[in-house]
Amino acid sequence: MPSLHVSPVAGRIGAEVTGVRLGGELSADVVAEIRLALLTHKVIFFRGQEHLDESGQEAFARLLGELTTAHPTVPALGGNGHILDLDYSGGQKVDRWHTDVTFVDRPPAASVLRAVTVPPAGGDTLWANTVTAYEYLPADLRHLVDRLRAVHTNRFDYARIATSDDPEQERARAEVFASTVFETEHPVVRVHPETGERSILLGDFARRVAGLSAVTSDSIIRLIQDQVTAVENTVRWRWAPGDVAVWDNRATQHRVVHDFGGRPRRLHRITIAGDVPVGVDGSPSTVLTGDATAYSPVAA
Ligand SMILES: O=C(O)CCC(=O)C(=O)O
Ligand SMILES: [Fe+2]
Repeated sequence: MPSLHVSPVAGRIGAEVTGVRLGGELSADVVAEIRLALLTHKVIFFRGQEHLDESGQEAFARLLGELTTAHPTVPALGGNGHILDLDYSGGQKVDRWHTDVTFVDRPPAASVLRAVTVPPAGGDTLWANTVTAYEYLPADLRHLVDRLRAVHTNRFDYARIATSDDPEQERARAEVFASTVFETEHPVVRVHPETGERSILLGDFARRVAGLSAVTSDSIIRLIQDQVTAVENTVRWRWAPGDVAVWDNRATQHRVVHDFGGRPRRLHRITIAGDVPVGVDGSPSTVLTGDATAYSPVAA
């Protein structure tokens, strides 16, 4: 008998889950219901979880799978451990559509994001459903993208530094972010290991489609990304302190809406280890540069 209530937030992605107080002590039945809601709706939201601190968030995240370290290159909150501190108070901008950490061969399966401080207005987060994005492509385009592979990297994006509000700060941040360079070739369409659904795997770390000229590659990436980020394919969440969002990182992209100026905004993220993606033809992603074994185990 279901104890949780799951209500969709938008037509193609996102649901709010009520009737649960998150933490490390949930029953196996409740965890199974949360997993099912996550696989079905791709991102799920829990309001009113103010009782959670860092360790409570971590205990809950462990119920969903093995954890990664905070990030392959960015130090964890407190120097070690599992929490990535997303603090935008310094004007930092991470405002492009992405799937988390796709520059490694084992991107997280899921991310658990908890709102600590939110601005009085603005700073919402958007998620897009990469499964429906694939399903809504015309059949001929699906056949094309099924066969493509793309190179993802955390290497410096100089164009981005140049267009930042604060290029010096952006450069310093990018230096940490790319202090170890990772480069991985992923299928553009991956087969989801739990649902079997086909899902677009692109986003901000995808720099080029393998085997195509830069111009053709840019056009194809834009064409597909336009489908992913079409407003009908997204959900938008207005944060309150104590909110928790959990997304399936194998079936979504996301981005912050950076409309809150320099006002404080802080969230803490923990990621669950993922598998190595596999394409429609069965070929797995391949590492070009970097060794991610210290960042994350490969999920079974
Ligand atoms: O700050 C946000 O809303 C999203 C940040 C982000 O990309 C993440 O938590 O992975
Ligand atoms: Fe992210």
